[in-house]
Amino acid sequence: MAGNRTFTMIKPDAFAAGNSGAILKMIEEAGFKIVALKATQLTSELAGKFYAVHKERPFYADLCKYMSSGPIIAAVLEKDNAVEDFRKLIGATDPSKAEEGTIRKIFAKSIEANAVHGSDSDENAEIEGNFYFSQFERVL
Ligand code: DGI
Repeated sequence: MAGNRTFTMIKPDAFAAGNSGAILKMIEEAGFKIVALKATQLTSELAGKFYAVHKERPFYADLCKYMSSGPIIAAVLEKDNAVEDFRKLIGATDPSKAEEGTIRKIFAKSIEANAVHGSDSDENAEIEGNFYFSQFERVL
């Protein structure tokens, strides 16, 4: 069903700090159901593919280096209005601008090491989920 799934990554800073469990707990407590989950690590090339939309931006090379610097957790989440509600839960890209109580406000270290990713549209949620998970690695 369109509109009820989103995709997230717990980024290298949050994974390395041991915050994955606390972040997943916040996600579940906010009403999201985990329908796919894995721990993995991107190569710089794969990070470049994932963030290809940003390839002309000045921070692209640093972003690819950072996103491949350590393990991450990738997950597909289910909830009504998933994309919008999840963006609210994670807060602004820059944690200094994120609202109190959001995941980035609590856990992010900087605009680059900002703890979590959340898809920005239903279409991207589907593309990003398919980037990481086959049909056999998710709840149907
Ligand atoms: O959807 P978001 O993750 O909130 O933000 P985005 O799609 O605009 O950017 C993707 C990631 O790129 C973001 O989570 C962190 C990084 N990024 C975005 N803007 C900047 C940035 N990194 C740096 N160093 N500087 C930026 O201005």
